Amino acid sequence: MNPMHPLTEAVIAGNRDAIGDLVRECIDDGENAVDIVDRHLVPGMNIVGERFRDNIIFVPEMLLSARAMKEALRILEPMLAASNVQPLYRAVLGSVEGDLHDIGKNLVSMVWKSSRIEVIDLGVNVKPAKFVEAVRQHQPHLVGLSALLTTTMPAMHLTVKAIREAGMPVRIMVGGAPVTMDFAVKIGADGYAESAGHAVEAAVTLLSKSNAD
Ligand code: B1M
Repeated sequence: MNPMHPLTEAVIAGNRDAIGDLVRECIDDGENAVDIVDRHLVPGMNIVGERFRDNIIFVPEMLLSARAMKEALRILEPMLAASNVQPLYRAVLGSVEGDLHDIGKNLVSMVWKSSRIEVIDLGVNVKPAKFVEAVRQHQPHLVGLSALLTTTMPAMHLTVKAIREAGMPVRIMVGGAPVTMDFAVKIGADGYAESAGHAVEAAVTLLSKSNAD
């Protein structure tokens, strides 16, 4: 079995102090930001999730890991973000009502920004009415909804419904660990992406389709 990467170990241990040096070592070794996230950071969070599920760790440890992960993303963000290019599209993004998970949503925000999509990030625990208000105010081309809990998937459905009922001509993309393409179709979303990487391609496909409509 391969030994675990020190960055993965630091995420699991919630060792935020070690993160900066470890991320910079990866960068010095020539790894790009996306690889650092996919190969070292996300696997760490997955192990944290398994240990939480198995009652080996509890919410405080999960929070420490989340802080360590966020520190890594803070350092990587400039590498993921585009440099001074005019955005082509605008998106409103948020974690749906009841959901406090934001690491995956923040990753989606970073990769969208790097793909010339301006992002208005509404944060976490966003009520359907707040999404509707933000769509009215910012007139985005795209709304992105994130949910990490099976218990907040109904709020995702309610949000899509609220935006549709308000009659707004905007594309809606959904994602998050428990969300599937079938669910996306069932709740009337226009698109689904299983990861931040896929969220770029899915957004560009959706948005170019809406341009053609
Ligand atoms: Co929570 N948590 N958590 N948690 N947590 C999970 C999700 C869980 C699977 C852990 C487990 O039991 N194995 C479980 C959910 C079970 C379920 O519903 N099926 C769970 C639970 C139960 C809970 C609480 C209820 C625990 C409690 O209090 N008893 C509680 C709920 C709080 C709430 O939201 N109301 C809770 C709390 C927390 C913390 C606050 C401690 C912390 C979050 C901190 C934060 O985000 N600021 C936390 C964490 C860290 C996790 C795990 C360990 C990691 C989540 C994460 O950041 N992953 C998680 C277990 C796991 O995921 N393995 C777990 C890394 C991230 C990069 O991946 O978010 O999946 P992810 O995002 C991916 C894709 O999903 C996708 O792209 C991202 C990058 O590729 N994606 C999109 C996400 N959004 C997208 C949107 C898109 C497209 C793609 O388009 C718009």
